[in-house]
Amino acid sequence: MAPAVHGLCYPPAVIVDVIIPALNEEEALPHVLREIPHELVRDIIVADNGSTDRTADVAREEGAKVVTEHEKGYGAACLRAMRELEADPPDVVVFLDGDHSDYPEELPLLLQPIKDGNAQLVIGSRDKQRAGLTPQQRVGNRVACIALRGLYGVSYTDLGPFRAITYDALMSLGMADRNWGWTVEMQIKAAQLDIAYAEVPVRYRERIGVSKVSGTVRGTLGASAKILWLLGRHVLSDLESEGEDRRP
Ligand SMILES: Nc1nc2c(ncn2[C@@H]2O[C@H](COP(=O)(O)OP(=O)(O)OP(=O)(O)O)[C@@H](O)[C@H]2O)c(=O)[nH]1
Ligand SMILES: [Mg+2]
Repeated sequence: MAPAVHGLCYPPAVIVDVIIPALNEEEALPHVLREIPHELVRDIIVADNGSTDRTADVAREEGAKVVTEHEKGYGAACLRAMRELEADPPDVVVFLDGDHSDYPEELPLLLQPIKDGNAQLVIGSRDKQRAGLTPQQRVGNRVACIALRGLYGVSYTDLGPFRAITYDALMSLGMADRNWGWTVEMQIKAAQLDIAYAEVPVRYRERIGVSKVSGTVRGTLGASAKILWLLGRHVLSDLESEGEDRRP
């Protein structure tokens, strides 16, 4: 029940857990962890993706819970961290990169539409930011967002990694992608299930440490191909199920 103080009823606090997938982020991670508004967050789960540096140690030193996922991949790391929430789920899960490109202090911006009851999924959009995003990332994001709009009528400007989602919505999505398709998969499946969403502008900057995806040709091509493939696959399965619905 909501606590009553001098006759006033306050809504119960929203329980927020943060998931940070991290692969060799020993330099960046302490900054990320210190800049999270701790008064708003219950647990921080760092999913150490087989790091060969002190990522796990620095995460523990800063008070985060650490889980290990040896299979490389952004999605694999996020899925491993999600398993950790099952025993005592939060109300909201926030995903945040461990490379200090996002501004963790902007977390309240992501929570606001959920607290207001206007959205279950909130994407931090880096659309207006010049720093941190490579030209190929910008183009890839734009193409994916145009496709999302054309296919599902949803209006996004970015596939940003800094995002908040209610636990119930997250569970309903049945997330499965184990690497670069994670962000677009969440937006596709939320659109298919008609989950209320919002976008809020967030700042972005150059990462601390060595680039693993967008700064490499292999990473960029791999990520773009995966995103397009996922979009295509979901469209095909939508068409198939429409066909089945029409069958007598
Ligand atoms: N690339 C990559 N990142 C992983 C993996 N597992 C976890 N991560 C983490 O996912 C986050 C995003 O990865 P980044 O390397 O920043 O990828 P990006 O943001 O597309 O590109 P850059 O910031 O330019 O490197 C970071 O916190 C990584 O440490 C993995 O297998 N590959
Ligand atoms: Mg990054």
